[in-house]
Amino acid sequence: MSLYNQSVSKIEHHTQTYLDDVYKKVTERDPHEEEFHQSIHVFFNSIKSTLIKNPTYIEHNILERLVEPERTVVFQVPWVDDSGKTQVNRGFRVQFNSAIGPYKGGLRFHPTVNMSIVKFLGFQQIFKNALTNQPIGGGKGGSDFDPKGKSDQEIMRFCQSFMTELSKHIGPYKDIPAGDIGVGAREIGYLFGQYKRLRGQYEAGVLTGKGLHYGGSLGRKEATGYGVIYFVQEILKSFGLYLGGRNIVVSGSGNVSIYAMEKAIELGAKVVACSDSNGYIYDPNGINLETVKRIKEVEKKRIFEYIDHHPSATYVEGCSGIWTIPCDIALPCATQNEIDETMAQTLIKNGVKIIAEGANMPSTEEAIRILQENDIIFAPAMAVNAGGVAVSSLEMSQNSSFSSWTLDQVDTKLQRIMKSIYRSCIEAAEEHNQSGNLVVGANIAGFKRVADAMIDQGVV
Ligand code: NDP
Ligand code: 2IT
Repeated sequence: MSLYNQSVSKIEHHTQTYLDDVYKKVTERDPHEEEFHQSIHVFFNSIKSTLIKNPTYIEHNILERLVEPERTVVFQVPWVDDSGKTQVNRGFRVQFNSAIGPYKGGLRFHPTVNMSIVKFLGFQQIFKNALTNQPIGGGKGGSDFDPKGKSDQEIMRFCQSFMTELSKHIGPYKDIPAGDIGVGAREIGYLFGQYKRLRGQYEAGVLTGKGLHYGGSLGRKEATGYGVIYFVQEILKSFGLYLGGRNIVVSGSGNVSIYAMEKAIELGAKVVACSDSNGYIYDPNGINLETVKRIKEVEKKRIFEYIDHHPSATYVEGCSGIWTIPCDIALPCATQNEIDETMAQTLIKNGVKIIAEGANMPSTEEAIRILQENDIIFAPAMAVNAGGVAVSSLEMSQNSSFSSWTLDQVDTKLQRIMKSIYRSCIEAAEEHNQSGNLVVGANIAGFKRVADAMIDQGVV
């Protein structure tokens, strides 16, 4: 072995020891936070080569500082249901990292929400937000409240109670929440109304995803889903290919799924299946999006109702079966860990070419490894679904300048941002000799922006 190789392997060894030590500390400190550990494991493996190249990140102990949130708030949310009974839920806000801007990230209302879920989402949000090149730090929050089956009045009372505590910790220059699973325009409206009442002044920029008549941005509702498709278009373009005629399977039928389907269909693709948490529908003629929107957005019913309107379609109970449907492009847009090793293998066997993550962490680490080993193009959430938070940042810009942009202006900016994210991922992967590895590219590009800002600002 040459002297050069010896010193390289020494640096590699030192880096791996550092990564292992930090990872061990995290798992020992919070042993039950499995989803958080998973997100850190994937992240650490992806950025190793940049730590080897830039030992200054280890000298500044950047990773240990990154994995510990700057602040976490856990609070009681008491509210009264329609029968007069007092209910109690748990609320969370994790303010993870503010190196490049105020904390920014959504709120999730779902019975599965706990500290592990909020921390994995908040951790990934740091690098996603950095990738957008907008001045926003990373945060996330939510509650184990289940909005399903609740009346509008119950949702309103819950949101008011949640905001009564949350308002002490947020602000337009401090922390700006938005939507996620179970939190859409209705919830943001109630949250904003209560914040305004508590503050006694109109601070439009404290929340994003607002209604259009009180400070919301055109295009925010569509942004995450459209952004997913703009990212997929960039991948296809790099091979001289287009979306037209491709078969797509999309999981979920919520905000991200619906607008990913809308843009894909507009660009000539055929979406053959989508789902909700009960099961999936398969329509070989192509999903009729108007029917899905009516069932899910307006009537807030279950996806199986679709087959009553379209005899060509079938409904299957249970959501994971959706990945047995052959497709060119799979877009998991529902929730974490939807695609495991077995489903990845089924997708590969059925000829999938691209998997792009609309949801946050929908693929397990093992699934990602299998897909990459089989040369399937795998595009990670951090890059693919960043269009939502990017347009949230555009909403903040409009709020702070008392202006509102046209849909065309917002959409043009969104397209530019998604192209630039794709370029950043490709370039970072190439620079680290892992051409085409979008997981490595996205993590390194996001990480470097945050780490460099942390070093510039000292130990704070
Ligand atoms: P919605 O609440 O609008 O929709 C969620 C969809 O996923 C619904 O169809 C829901 O089914 C389904 N779903 C939720 N939980 C589960 C589960 N445990 N198992 C199976 N299906 C489930 O949420 P969004 O569309 O906003 O969010 C979807 C994903 O995208 C999440 O991972 C979120 O973090 C991510 N994301 C969202 C962004 C946004 O701007 N909204 C931005 C970036 C990422 P059901 O109707 O039965 O509940
Ligand atoms: O995961 C996400 O990026 C979101 N839920 C959107 C966050 C935001 O602040 O718009």
